[in-house]
Amino acid sequence: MNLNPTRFIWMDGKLVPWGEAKVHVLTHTLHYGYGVFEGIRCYRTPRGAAVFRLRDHILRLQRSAETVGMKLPYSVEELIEATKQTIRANGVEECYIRPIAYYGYGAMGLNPRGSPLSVAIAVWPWGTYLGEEGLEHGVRVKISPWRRVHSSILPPTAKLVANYANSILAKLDALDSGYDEAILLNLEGSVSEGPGENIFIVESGTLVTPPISAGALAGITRDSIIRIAEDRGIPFKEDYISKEKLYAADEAFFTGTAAEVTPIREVDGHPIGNGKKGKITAELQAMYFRIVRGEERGYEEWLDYV
Ligand code: PY5
Repeated sequence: MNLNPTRFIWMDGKLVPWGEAKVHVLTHTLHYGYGVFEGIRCYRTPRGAAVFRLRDHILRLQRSAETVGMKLPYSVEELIEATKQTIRANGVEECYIRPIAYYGYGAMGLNPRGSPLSVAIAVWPWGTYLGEEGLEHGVRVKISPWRRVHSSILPPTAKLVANYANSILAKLDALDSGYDEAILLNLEGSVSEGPGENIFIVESGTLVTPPISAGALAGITRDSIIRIAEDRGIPFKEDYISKEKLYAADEAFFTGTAAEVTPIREVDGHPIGNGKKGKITAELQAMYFRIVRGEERGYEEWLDYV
């Protein structure tokens, strides 16, 4: 097990000891994937633990739920408070936060509404998702034979549990082929994103990321990087990225709560730029870490102190 347990998990309003935070094996979401979740991080700052863009993440949880016709049993305010309460109860500063809304035990037909809709929030210390080495030197990625779920099939803009079977297939294929991570194209053959990360490239000094309509999740790290780039005068545009354009990029990197800002050094055996962390990537990555750690005054509105 590579998970670091903490003391309590919030389950429908109660702080339950980690080892007792269990669900029935006939939990509806376990069988059919109809649930929504979030991934959030809390960082140590000079003024105590701060959750990065907490409200934006909880709002996205609510939007994901609405997108798939689920009505969360708690308000945004209640979930923000519950998240902070869980962090405090566990006495952790730097942690990953996983809220999930799931249909429990009560019916086994496909109609989930016969089962109760529950929410749980777990927190645990989680190092960088693609490794320290990846953060510094970049990861090697493979374009997946699996295409990103199309909006006519499942909503790629929602953090729907079922979507992650698509992500897992891409991830496993990349790992089994000796790569660190995958990139999924959409049905039209254009780059959408990683299994759990948005993607950016740098092309002749311009930062480019696919639009949400390419099948990408509206990542909060993506949004943060766009704002940081604009503040620093780095030219930016949203545009479709072909596989060939990606191979020929000067720089490329992933963004995500778990993956933070991770350089990509190779795609399908093609080195990106000089095969090292690019200059603009390094600048944005350093700035991102300074902001989440409360070292940049201009971005205080993104920090929610616990
Ligand atoms: N795209 C997908 C499919 C994602 O799952 C994620 C986040 C992102 C993009 C990036 O979004 P954000 O910047 O808002 O985090 N993935 C989760 C995370 O916590 C789960 C990873 C296992 O990073």
